[in-house]
Amino acid sequence: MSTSNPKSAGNRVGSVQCDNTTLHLLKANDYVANAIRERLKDVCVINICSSPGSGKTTLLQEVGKRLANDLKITVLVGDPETERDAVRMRDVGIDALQIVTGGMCHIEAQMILQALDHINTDNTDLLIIENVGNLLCPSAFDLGEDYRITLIATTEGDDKPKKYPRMFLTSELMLVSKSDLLPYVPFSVDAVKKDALEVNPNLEVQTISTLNGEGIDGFCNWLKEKVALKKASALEA
Ligand SMILES: Nc1nc2c(ncn2[C@@H]2O[C@H](COP(=O)(O)OP(=O)(O)OP(=O)(O)O)[C@@H](O)[C@H]2O)c(=O)[nH]1
Ligand SMILES: [Mg+2]
Repeated sequence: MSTSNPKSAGNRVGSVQCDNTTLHLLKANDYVANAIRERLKDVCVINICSSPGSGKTTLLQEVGKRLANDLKITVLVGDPETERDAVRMRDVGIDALQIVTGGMCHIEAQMILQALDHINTDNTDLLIIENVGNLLCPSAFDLGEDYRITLIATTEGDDKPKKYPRMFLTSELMLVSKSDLLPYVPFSVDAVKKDALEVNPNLEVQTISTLNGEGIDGFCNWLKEKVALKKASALEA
């Protein structure tokens, strides 16, 4: 679980940054993120990121349907405008709240903290945050998540991990989405995996298609395992 190394600090070692009265924005964000972690000790929190349109909401709709009998899932979904994605989640029976960022290209931890007052976390095993579609800015903002997942769709080109390394460096899992389109697009799963692992050797990689179902059961099992781990660690504490 990603608690010791703040997402804003990357892999910096050998130095210490002292707190002062003019806290850097990201440092302040890290404090709020840690407060969220303290508050959600037995809720597994996932922050799901990607470029716009990589298939985040479609995947979450399917996962929500498949896990409905196993887990209590709540979704917070961030977009610059509209409530469309939250409506899509509620349409398939999943509790969801839209965070409208007012044009901002990422979710900040304080937005999550505010949203927590409007959802029932006592009745939630798994809180999934769908971040704003963007491979750059969301990477620097820790939202108090236990795991960060980045989707990369086969339609985006397989060169993204080295162009946007921070997102892949700070993620625990990369999902190569829309695998059903592989016969039609110039995209190599091996190439994207090689680049991503060079950026982050600890990154897990799964290939999925929400359209034909490839890898979805495997991803659901991954989520169930992480929820069980979080519950176990809360009991031990
Ligand atoms: N072929 C194919 N299309 C998919 C798949 N998953 C999603 N799509 C399509 O991709 C488009 C974007 O999907 P969304 O789920 O809205 O993507 P998103 O990442 O939530 O988009 P934003 O919230 O705007 O960033 C839609 O037209 C989906 O139907 C898939 O596995 N295969
Ligand atoms: Mg979406």
